[in-house]
Amino acid sequence: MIATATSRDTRPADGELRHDWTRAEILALFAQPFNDLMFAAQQTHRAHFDPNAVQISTLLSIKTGACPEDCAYCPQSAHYKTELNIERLLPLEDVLNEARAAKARGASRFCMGAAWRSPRDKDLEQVAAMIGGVKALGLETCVTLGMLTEPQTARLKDAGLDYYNHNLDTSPEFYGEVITTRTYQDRLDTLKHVRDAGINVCAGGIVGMGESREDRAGLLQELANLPKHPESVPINLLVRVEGTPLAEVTAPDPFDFVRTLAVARLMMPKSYVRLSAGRTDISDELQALCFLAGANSIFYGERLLTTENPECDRDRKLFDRLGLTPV
Ligand code: SAM
Ligand code: DTB
Ligand code: SF4
Repeated sequence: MIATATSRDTRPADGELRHDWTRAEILALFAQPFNDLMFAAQQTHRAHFDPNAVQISTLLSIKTGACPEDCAYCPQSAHYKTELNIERLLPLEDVLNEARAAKARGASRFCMGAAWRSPRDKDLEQVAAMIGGVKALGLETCVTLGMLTEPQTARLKDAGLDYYNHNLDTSPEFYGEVITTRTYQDRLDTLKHVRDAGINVCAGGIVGMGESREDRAGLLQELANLPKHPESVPINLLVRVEGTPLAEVTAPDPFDFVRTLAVARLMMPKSYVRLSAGRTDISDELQALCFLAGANSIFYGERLLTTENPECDRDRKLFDRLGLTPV
């Protein structure tokens, strides 16, 4: 169980969280000896969270493929030829059946993703019904639908949405190497609309696209220097999908991936840091290091959006072996 305010609340007040990180300070955190970094991250983690509790989210792709954006990592972009079953927006009942199954498996949050540049207002009405239905099952809701206008965020808030996922993906400098069809500022604008509407923010990025340590620091700097830290920070390890421009990129040093999680934990001490996509490509031992670095959320369920995630059975065994409690 997450520690309650009465039993063990040592979290800093919001005012004590930092939003003025410099690139040099962040690079200094990255550059520490691995053991020092892990120790500091675990100390920070323990000051703010139950160290043995991991939040469980389950993902569902509610509209798949044929996306007009050109994100170089993404199997759902219409710009690349990948093996993908393109699907229109799923019917409400199908979504609710998946949500029921996720809840039965122990998920506390249900995240619905759509391959849109931005939703049309009539799509949004259908998504609003999904949010209402999933909430009625007793699950937290998260959606990721692309860019949103202010009225659209207000509509989602009205529907009862708990979290909106919108990633910055990488540093402002490296961004143009990965996506040309929308700007970094477009993403920041959507995050502002989500925040202003009173919806919790889920924002993170991807490691392993050929970016440098400086770029990883730049991503974390943008996230931590937002007016308020995102409540949830997904750190994805690139899933290299055949047919995408990044299919052949060299995988990063696994310790650099762990360092990114640890630095995220140090910079955003009260946020949930999610060990997101890419878990099928890493060992149980590396996942254990990710949890030690302060990651305290995962996607659970055999699919991410269109690619594979570890089997539920493997995750259950891993949690047992590590004495972790899913929440
Ligand atoms: N279309 C919406 C958008 O991009 O705003 C929402 C869905 S999109 C698939 C959500 C996020 O998934 C992306 O921002 C990216 O960070 C992550 N993602 C997509 N493909 C990935 C891959 N192959 N490996 C790791 N992360 C990926
Ligand atoms: C996030 O940061 N990672 C999730 C979720 N937000 C929507 C998506 C990962 C997608 C991996 C590639 C795929 O399955 O299509
Ligand atoms: Fe489209 Fe989102 Fe994939 Fe980019 S990441 S191509 S916006 S589905």
